[in-house]
Amino acid sequence: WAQGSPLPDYVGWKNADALIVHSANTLETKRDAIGRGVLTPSDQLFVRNNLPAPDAGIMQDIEGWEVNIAGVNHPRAITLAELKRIGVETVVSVLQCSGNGRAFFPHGASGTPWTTGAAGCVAWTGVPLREVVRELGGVAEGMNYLTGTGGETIPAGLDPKTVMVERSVPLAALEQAMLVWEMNDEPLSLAHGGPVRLVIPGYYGVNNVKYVRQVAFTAGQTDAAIQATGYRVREVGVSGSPDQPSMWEMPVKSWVTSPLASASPGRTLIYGVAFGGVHGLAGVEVSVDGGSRWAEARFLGPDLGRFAWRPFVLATELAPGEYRLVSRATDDQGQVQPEERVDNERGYGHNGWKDHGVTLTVA
Ligand code: MSS
Repeated sequence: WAQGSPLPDYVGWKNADALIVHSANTLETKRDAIGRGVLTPSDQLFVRNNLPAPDAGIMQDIEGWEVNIAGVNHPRAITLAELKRIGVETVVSVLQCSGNGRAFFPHGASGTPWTTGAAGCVAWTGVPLREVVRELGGVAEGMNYLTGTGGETIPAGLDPKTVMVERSVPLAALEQAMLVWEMNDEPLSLAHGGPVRLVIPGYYGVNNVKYVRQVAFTAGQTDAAIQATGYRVREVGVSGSPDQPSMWEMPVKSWVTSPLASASPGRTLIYGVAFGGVHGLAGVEVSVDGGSRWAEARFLGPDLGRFAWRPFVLATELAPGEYRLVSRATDDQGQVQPEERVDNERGYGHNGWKDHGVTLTVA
């Protein structure tokens, strides 16, 4: 990237102070950069690319970008200009990498050592995929999955199946799937998947295919490695295979965002974020003693729907000393964020509240 710049070129417009640069393809939002608002500002949102981002040239004619729709009764390619005439909706959802929280796994799971910042909450504007499908005569018979293919050029000499970003999710996700062209009221940037991205609200980041080239309804899941063996939850030391759970629906999760290290004695406001994944939230509790005693926190700001996160706050009185701040959310199905992580080879899906705690010194 540009000499002296803290950020790679394709994300040069981002706020470097709010980000941890793990590599050119992996940028994490700092824990204390998540503010009190519901929406994560675009210039602070994390970035994760499995392959280098495509050339910026793909953003030159965004209206002409084509998405091939297959596995419907009248399959064909459809341009962004045409998608924009079919319908439009805005959905707010949490975008979270499958590996968010990986740094907390004691076995040193391989992959980017994200703590809390491979997640954000953004507004997506686009057309519900089901409306596009209706336009094309409905889903063809016998299809069980929705398979999205990314628009990256596969580096020469590599077997496409081993590197391509192609993900399948259960057909039921058609209920909320979207083809989006705006994020936070601005044209979708290349970094976040412009010209057009497949968004599956409530599902882990990897299923939200950027620069989407094809959306296919398929009988089985794709055999691309990212689906067949990647993003599979298995015990430590075991390799990935299609019979293991895939990183699809996200469960309930929360963490404290402030204060993170020190505070002065007296009245202290403890902030954080909580979300229910595919479900809405019922509530979130905070403990300042590592989980012995809990107090109900208050949600801050508007409820932007079941896929959005909710900032929360708890006002408390703290005398000088050491505290362990933890938070524990409950979704509207009554599922409570668990205390412990579930150890697994690649460090996926960590929503245990204990590891996400912070030690606070009040002096
Ligand atoms: N898409 C494409 N096309 N490519 C790539 O690489 N990645 C994934 C998603 N999508 C990719 C895609 C991931 S993995 C994630 S997280 C996400 O994306 C991120 O996003 P942003 O926007 O933030 O960057 Mo993990 O589960």
